Amino acid sequence: MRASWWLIGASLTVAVLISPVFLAAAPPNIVLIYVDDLGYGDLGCTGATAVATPNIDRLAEEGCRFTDGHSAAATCTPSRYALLTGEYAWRKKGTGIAPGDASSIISADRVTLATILQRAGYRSAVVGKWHLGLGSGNLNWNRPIAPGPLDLGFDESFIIPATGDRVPCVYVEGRQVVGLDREDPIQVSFSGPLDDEPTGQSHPELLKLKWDHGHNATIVNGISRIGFMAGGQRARWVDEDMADVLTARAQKFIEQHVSNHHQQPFFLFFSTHDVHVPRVPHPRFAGRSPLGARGDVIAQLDWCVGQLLATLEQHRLSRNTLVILTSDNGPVLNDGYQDEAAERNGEHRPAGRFRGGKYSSFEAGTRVPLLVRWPVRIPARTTSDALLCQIDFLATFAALTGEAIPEGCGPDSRNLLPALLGEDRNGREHLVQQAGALSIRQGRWKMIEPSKGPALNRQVNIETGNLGQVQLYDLTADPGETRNLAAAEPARVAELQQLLDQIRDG
Ligand code: NG6
Ligand code: CA
Repeated sequence: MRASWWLIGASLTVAVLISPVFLAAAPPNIVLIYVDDLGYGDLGCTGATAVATPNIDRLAEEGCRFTDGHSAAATCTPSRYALLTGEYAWRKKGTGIAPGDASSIISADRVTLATILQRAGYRSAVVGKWHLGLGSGNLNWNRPIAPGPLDLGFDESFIIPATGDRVPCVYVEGRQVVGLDREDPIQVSFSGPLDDEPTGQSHPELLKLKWDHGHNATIVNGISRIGFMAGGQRARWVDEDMADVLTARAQKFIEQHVSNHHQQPFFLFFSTHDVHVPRVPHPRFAGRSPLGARGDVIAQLDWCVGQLLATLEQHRLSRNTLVILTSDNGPVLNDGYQDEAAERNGEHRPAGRFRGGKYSSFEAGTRVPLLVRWPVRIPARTTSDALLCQIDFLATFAALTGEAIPEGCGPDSRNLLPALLGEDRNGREHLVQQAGALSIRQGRWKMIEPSKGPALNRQVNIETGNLGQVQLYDLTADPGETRNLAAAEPARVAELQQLLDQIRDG
């Protein structure tokens, strides 16, 4: 008798524990996979056939694929600034593509997306590309580095300070360069050569990957970079191993979390180097795709995602972990190295049906893949056309965790939880997109402000969207932005201009 009561009690407990209601009540872990320069059309689930991305496609199969998801800007630093602060980067000077020796662009007293999650009881980590500046000027890379991610809401950090193509080519863990050697201090300069370090300009015969434009300074691992670096030989990264190193570090964070902090939820900001230049896949991915190095590093990226998903699975964390995969800006083929990305692109459409790419005011500048998987709350195999932006993650995660947003924090961030969960099909009422010029999206309409810059960025062969006159596109009828309707619809243009001015002044 007693045994059967025990059995009933135990099965009731099990039923409660595995019921969706109970699971949904526990705050989810959050894994934000932030890919670099991945285009809307670069994935199997968005139409690519020249490169296979089965692990990433799985996120779409088991969750929701958004067709109108955006980074806040068409380049990295402003997108990341907006993502972490919830503020449009064009509101703040000095948020353009950060030089490798930039000081911290976000001041240490700012509450970021990561701070909000920390306050909500999460343990947080950033692994991968940072590119938001470090320190407070004249940084000495041989000494503890502050401020940095640890001062902006992250409990752990293992970062590429700027980009893979900028010096210093070292990882920074916490406040310290990994592999620092007192006998061989690191020097960095963006104004002129240091010592007798060979450069891409002076010693092209030493290069295993030739530069095309820019990228002709210090040679590290047979690849010349932007900027000059001397010393720190032991600390220098090996590009071919970067995806493995970052993935292993991200997995270690999850593993250690499970062992030591399992009572807390976690937030992992996994900010990949792929598919940015220099594209140097590990030998096991080299030649994987007919697209050359760019396709190979997409395959490599897919493997990294698969590894992370497997770690979640292994610890039975998949169901109540919100996994988001998106990109910091649109695609580019030739971004400064002769890696044959353009020559071998064939019929592949990195931007899908959208016009432009990285650096562009046209849609492909910011319209990027956005996949969201959270099995206990988001139905599998769904798509949504709701307008979403990464700038909204701050307010959305605050709503998700019940954490208040302090006064003045995240001024442009909106709570889009209902859209994320598929309950609201519209998302944002409007969105400002940033490239050379500003654009405004509202419903099916997009207006690009007049701009003086060149219409074509010749170095990268991307249409910038710059035009001396205003442009108006109906994205529902014309997603490729081929028919400028500004002259035919002056009232609509005036209305959108007024809305943009209002937001700008707001
Ligand atoms: C540009 C670099 C480009 C890339 C970009 C930043 C040159 C000529 N081009 O200045 O290669 O590094 O900056 O990319 O140097 S981002 O994705 O981090 O914004
Ligand atoms: Ca980028």
